[in-house]
Amino acid sequence: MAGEPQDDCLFCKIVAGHVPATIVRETKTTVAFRDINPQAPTHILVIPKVHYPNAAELAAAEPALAADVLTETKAVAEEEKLESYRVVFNTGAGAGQTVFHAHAHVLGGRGMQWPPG
Ligand code: D5M
Repeated sequence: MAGEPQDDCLFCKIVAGHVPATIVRETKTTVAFRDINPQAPTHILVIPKVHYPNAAELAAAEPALAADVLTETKAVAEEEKLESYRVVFNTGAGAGQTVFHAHAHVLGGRGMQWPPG
């Protein structure tokens, strides 16, 4: 159920401390940690602590929490001293989502192309 921890969710396990992660920031409502398979010199994931399967469902159910995630992407970018960066919410398997716990990718430290692949 949305908002409830899911036993089979990798990112819920990271929030609970049951799976290790390199956590760079934590707030009352969010955690930010380094992506295990970085696609840029800086690649950090910002997640809500509670479980929603994707960013759309998070925004629909708890817009203030979605705003917390977005605010944290800015904080991460500032801490990492990124002058420009990309924030990505892959939403749905067809868009490349592989972990079904809402998360923002913060990517920076290299030039980027548009459109993305
Ligand atoms: O992004 C899911 C991302 O999650 C993907 O870039 C790899 C990352 N990932 C997977 N397992 C871990 C662990 N254990 N720590 C840190 N990062 C992880 P998506 O948008 O769903 O494709």
